[in-house]
Parts: sequence; structure tokens; C-alpha cells
Amino acid sequence: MNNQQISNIAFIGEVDAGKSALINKLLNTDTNTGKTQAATFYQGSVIDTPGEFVDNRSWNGALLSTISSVKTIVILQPADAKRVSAPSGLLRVYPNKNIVAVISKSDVEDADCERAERLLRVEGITGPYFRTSIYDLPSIEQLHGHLLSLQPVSAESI
Ligand SMILES: Nc1nc2c(ncn2[C@@H]2O[C@H](COP(=O)(O)OP(=O)(O)O)[C@@H](O)[C@H]2O)c(=O)[nH]1
Ligand SMILES: [Mg+2]
Repeated sequence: MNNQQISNIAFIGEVDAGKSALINKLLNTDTNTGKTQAATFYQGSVIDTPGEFVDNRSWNGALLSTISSVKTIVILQPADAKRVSAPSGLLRVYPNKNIVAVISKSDVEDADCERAERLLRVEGITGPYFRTSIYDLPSIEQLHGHLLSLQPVSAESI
């Protein structure tokens, strides 16, 4: 991976969707193991959110205020989940953000990536759908490249 950093991104998805593990891979860091208890901010404002934000409706206000500052929202839909992981309708509140759809844990035994895409599409979350596995580096690099392409061009790189 190159040295340019991804930033200004929030990762959301249900508990165990693989948010922290994916961020670890994307940032090439190992500082965020363990259960996410609070929104965690990394350098350049990459935000990891606790799954409870999505699982529990009463947390939706907390989710909204956490993601309100970022330009890009990455939604993780685990490949083995039978229902949608994203908060229903919540993302329409912010029509100007980049929404990036990730089918996470694509390597698990009962993965069904087509089903995951269907669930996202029904929820109004359009493709491209990035299928990732933390054990498949090319899948991480492909997502990383897409996230970099969404970064604002910084003055020094012109
Ligand atoms: N097989 C597999 N397991 C994964 C993958 N991503 C995460 N996991 C595992 O799923 C569990 C939950 O991951 P975590 O990142 O903590 O989920 P979070 O609650 O969304 O932050 C952990 O045991 C991870 O090792 C993946 O791509 N493939
Ligand atoms: Mg976590």
C-alpha cells in the first residue's frame, strides 16, 4: 500500500461485522483489538463505531452525531448475515456523503455474498459492493484504493 492515508471515514455495521478488524488492516495498525466500547478516532479521523449504534434504535442519535462530521461512510454487511446490518433509512439523512458498501467476512464458511448484496440493495444502498476478507490482502487493497480515490486532493500532491 502507498503512504497516502485514508481519512474522514466512519465505519458502521452490526456487532461482529468486522469493523475493527477491517480498519486494522486498512490502517496497517494493531492498536484497536478488543470490543469497541465507544466511537474510536484514528489519525485523520477514521472512526470505528460500536455495533450497538446500529443494533439498538435508541443509539441512532449517537450514530448520527458521530458520522455527521465525516465525508465517507463505510457500511459493513457481513457475508453470513441474514438481515441487513445498516440502520434502516438512517443514511438518507445525509445525502451528500459517500456511501461505500462492503460485504465483510467473505471467506466464512456460510458466506453468501449475493444475499448480502440483495439485502443492501433493498435497503437502498447501491454498489459497487466491495467483498472483503481480512485474510485476503488484495480485497483489502482494492477497498483501500477506492477509499483513497474518495479523499480530497491535498495541496502537496498537486
Ligand atoms: N473469517 C473472518 N473473520 C473475520 C473477518 N473480519 C473480522 N473477523 C472476525 O470477526 C470477529 C469480529 O470482528 P471485529 O472486527 O471485532 O467486529 P466489530 O464488532 O464489527 O468491530 C473477530 O473474531 C474477527 O477476527 C474476516 O474477514 N474473515
Ligand atoms: Mg469493533
